[in-house]
Amino acid sequence: MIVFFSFVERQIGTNNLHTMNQNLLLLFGMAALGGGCTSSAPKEAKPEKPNIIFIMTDDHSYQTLSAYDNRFIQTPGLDRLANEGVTFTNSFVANSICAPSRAVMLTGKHSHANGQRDNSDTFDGNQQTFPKLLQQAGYQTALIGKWHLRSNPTGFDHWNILPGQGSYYNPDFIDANGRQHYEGYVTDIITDFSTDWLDKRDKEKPFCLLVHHKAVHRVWMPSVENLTAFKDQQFPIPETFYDDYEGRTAAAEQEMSIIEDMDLVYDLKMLDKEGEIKTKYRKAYENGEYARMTDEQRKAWDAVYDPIIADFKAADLKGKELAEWKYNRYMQDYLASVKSLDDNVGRLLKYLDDNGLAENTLVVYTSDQGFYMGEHGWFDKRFMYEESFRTPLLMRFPKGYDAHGEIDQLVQNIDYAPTFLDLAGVPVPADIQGKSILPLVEDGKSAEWRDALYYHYYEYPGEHAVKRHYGVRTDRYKLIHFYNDIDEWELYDLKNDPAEMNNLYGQAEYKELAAGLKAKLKELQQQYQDPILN
Ligand code: SGN
Ligand code: CA
Repeated sequence: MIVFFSFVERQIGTNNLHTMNQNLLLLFGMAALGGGCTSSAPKEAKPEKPNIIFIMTDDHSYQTLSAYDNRFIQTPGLDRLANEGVTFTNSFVANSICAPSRAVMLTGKHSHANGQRDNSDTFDGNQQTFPKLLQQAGYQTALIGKWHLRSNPTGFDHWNILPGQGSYYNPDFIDANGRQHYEGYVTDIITDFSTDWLDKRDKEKPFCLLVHHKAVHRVWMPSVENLTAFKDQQFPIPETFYDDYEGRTAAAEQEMSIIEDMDLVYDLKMLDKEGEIKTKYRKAYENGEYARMTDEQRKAWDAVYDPIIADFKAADLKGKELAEWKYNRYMQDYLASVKSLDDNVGRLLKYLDDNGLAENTLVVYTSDQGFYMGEHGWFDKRFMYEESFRTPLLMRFPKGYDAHGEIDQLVQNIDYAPTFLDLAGVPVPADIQGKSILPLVEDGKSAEWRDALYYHYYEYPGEHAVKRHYGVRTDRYKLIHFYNDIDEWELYDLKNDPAEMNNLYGQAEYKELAAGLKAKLKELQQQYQDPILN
């Protein structure tokens, strides 16, 4: 059965997760009643070897992508992908941190199976990856932008990557010939390099292009054009901003608090010329990103930030006022950096239109993980809590697929590699742990699918001090075990407590539920062969 999703009218500008859930209920309610959901229109043939463009950003929260949530920013470039394709409303990562996420996507395997457990590991580039398998099947493969896996990329005909985290202004790139410096803003440059490669590619062959952005990673530096995009905006303080972490030891012990850990100069750009704002990371900003700018860029930058700095100093904020000022300042820079991403996704989609590539190309948009926009008082990611466990996922399919609207099954970034292979007609190797999502697109609700996700985070001790943990999530519940120098369990009912403030673990009436979830967790650890068991 082909489920035809396109009748779900998307109200861009009024959509949010809540209304999306209502849409889903409506959609699947109608599907259950047989309410005209099967496409009768004759379908165009699917391209045999469609092209693939896999756009990934860094730290882009679903809260700041208007196809998911329109409270903070409108993202018309990305929303175009959502309107013309599929929005995955329950999309998650396997390990919420950069290099591990990238390794998961390349291999279709959880971190313990691909060997990249944290950012300090070096990716074993000799192992099987989807770019290698596509290359063997006749695809041209290219990777442009952030890589962060320490070893040089393998499986790509062309690669041009940022060293480590890369820089926002005038970044260096490394390709097979060495390191070069480029003038400009990183998000624009990555898009330029991508369209240049598309121009020059062998047009007889299908291609797979990975466009992997640096933005919107810390320290959230907007382009010169977008410096004032959100300058004076104030945002509602998240309900959980002043969380006291009661009943959640690991949450209490992290170091990613906007109030405690966000640096006034390094993160929030309060580099006063008088040198009176003395912070731990002042020099890192002054000699780092700020020093990279050209005189002209710095002049434009100072013209915007100097008055903000002067006002900030004059106000001499304390306590709650200071905390909320920091939150707004953070949001202003983060959102202005998202705007460049969105503009550039729009630009890339236009390139596909102008070059006759829109119809035979799968375009995927995701982030290496989600991010906290002040929920629980935080920035950063790492935890298995919703804001960082979830990640945006949009896919616009080639012609021949009736793939529109929303898919709500539990998908995870282990599923991307098998999906790309499946779409390209390449057999999916048995050792890949993820599943192709094509059946969800083709068969909708009737597709056989998983009922729980596995998660495992390892980077501790480490920056932001998030304890090691693993866990299981079903559509309604989540069980997490924090381990290593701690032994604490957390249980959440996501229906009654979506903000995960109330740890139910240990309460008598939830004993049975916890036992069932523990059994499921063990089953997943066995299925994925996570050696944590041994
Ligand atoms: C850097 C950041 C951290 C961030 C890690 C991992 N510090 O170390 O805030 O958590 O990257 O991010 S910074 O001072 O260098 O900005 S990841 O997305 O690469 O995993
Ligand atoms: Ca990241």
